[in-house]
Amino acid sequence: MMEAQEVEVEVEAQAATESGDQQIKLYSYWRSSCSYRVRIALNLKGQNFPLFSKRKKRLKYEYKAVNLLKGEQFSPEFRKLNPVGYVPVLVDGDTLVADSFAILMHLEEKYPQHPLLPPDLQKRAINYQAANIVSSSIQPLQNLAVLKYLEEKVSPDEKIEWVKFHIGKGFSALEELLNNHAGKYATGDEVYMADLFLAPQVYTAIRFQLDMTQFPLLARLHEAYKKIPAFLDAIPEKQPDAPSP
Ligand SMILES: N[C@@H](CCC(=O)N[C@@H](CS)C(=O)NCC(=O)O)C(=O)O
Repeated sequence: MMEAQEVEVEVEAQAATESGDQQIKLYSYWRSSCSYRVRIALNLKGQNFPLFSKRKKRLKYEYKAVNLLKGEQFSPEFRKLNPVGYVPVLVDGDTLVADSFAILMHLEEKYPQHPLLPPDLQKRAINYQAANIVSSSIQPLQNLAVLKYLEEKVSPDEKIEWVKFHIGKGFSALEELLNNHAGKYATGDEVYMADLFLAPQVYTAIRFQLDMTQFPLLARLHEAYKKIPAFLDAIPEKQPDAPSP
């Protein structure tokens, strides 16, 4: 299971070697929105690594594909990494951390370049709130395990309606919340944590054919993310375990 494939991310290799850092491993599934959040963070933090523009060297992180459709998340080997059996998991030297929010906080504390949280406390709180609307009130309701259960125990037809209802409810709240705070991005003119949760969630909503015209702010942000390389490189289709087109 979990074929290791090295992916070059925009993190500075030379700097990492000099500081004695060990290689980072990310256990991910191409279409997992939770893994997608972490991929964006790794890209952002890599791109601002101090020596990046001078030497153009890159830190490699090992992309460990976990095939959720084949149930690899339930294997004893994987559950040693994350007992709850979900991706993403990050191994960063001696540190093992699972859950995208915990991983982002670890990256934020260890790699302060390109901060994921704004200095202003009100904006910071809004970032936590928006991130948690996605990670507690939307994504768990449309997770693979939940959809499989619905399909088997209720009806396959219910699945899409269920997903649209719960994403829509969360998106309405996010529109209301962020209307007072958004600039070019969710909480101003810089990309912060809220954006890392929104981009993958909007991607998923579009996959389930949610009508995004109901959510003009989120639709606008989605267009803005398409112009940021760190976001573009993290999209599911560009991951090594994505099926070939
Ligand atoms: N709160 C966790 C949720 C993790 C999660 O739900 N991961 C999904 C993919 S996005 C998963 O591994 N699903 C496998 C399953 O449902 O069996 C996080 O943010 O990392």
